Amino acid sequence: MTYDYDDQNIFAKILRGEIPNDTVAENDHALAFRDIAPKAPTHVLVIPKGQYVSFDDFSANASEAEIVGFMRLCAKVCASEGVSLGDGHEGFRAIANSGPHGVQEVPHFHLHIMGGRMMGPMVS
Ligand code: D5M
Repeated sequence: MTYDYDDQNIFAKILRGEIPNDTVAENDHALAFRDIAPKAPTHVLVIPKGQYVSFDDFSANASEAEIVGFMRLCAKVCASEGVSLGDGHEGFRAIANSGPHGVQEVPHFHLHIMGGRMMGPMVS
């Protein structure tokens, strides 16, 4: 399946430095920044620097280096935010909304990392 990437989406503009963001961490392949409308004490978005529309697009088409770089940045964020179980904390929720049924608003793949409070049940 092919995906059309809209390079005018808001996260593309963040990656180009056209819109400010509250950066948490960054590496060669990914950028992590705070969600503008946080739903938890920790609410960080992690995005690949490559042009991937959705979770399935990224999973299918990114290189192994990009996927590893992305996941490493996620782990770094969890540790630095104090939600990583490995540090004896209480954990987190990671969500990737994908496409219309996932109610994805921004068409650049992103993982929400939320923690710092007990999450509710996954009801919707
Ligand atoms: O969620 C998209 C998420 O992106 C939503 O939680 C708000 C967030 N958002 C939108 N614009 C910005 C900017 N400029 N900075 C930080 N966060 C932002 P989804 O429904 O998964 O597509």
